[in-house]
Amino acid sequence: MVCEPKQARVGTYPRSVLKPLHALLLACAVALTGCAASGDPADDSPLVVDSDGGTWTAEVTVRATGTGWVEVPMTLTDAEGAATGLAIESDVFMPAHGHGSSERITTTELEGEPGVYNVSAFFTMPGEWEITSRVDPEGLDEAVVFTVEALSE
Ligand SMILES: [Cu+2]
Repeated sequence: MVCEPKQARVGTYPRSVLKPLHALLLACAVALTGCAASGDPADDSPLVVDSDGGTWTAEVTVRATGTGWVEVPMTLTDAEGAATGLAIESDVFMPAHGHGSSERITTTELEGEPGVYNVSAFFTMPGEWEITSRVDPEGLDEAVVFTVEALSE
């Protein structure tokens, strides 16, 4: 039951409960599997996004994270299954304020995990961040866009 608070509602809680709520969310992030089993499935389900050309489907399990450097693993599949060996260029943007990051964002395929690419992003402040990943930029060049929430510490 520790996972009951909904991330999407964090912004609507009064200031006084925000801190403990964030602590709970962090606890949830640490024990992801426990949350998936006991929480609301709609909240714990991964983000699933198709690339704009429809070739790839990306799955992201990180919906909320901290600020600073964060790791956001993204699983890419195509019609045949795990999509391996792709070049990916990612960047982050904060739509509410119209700015990006101060650091260069890198994306690397994880060794031993076919089709899993790690986006190393730097979030300069709390809030909603859009991650845009260009898959196969020298080839099909299709974009995958998803949003994660950076929580204040
Ligand atoms: Cu901002």
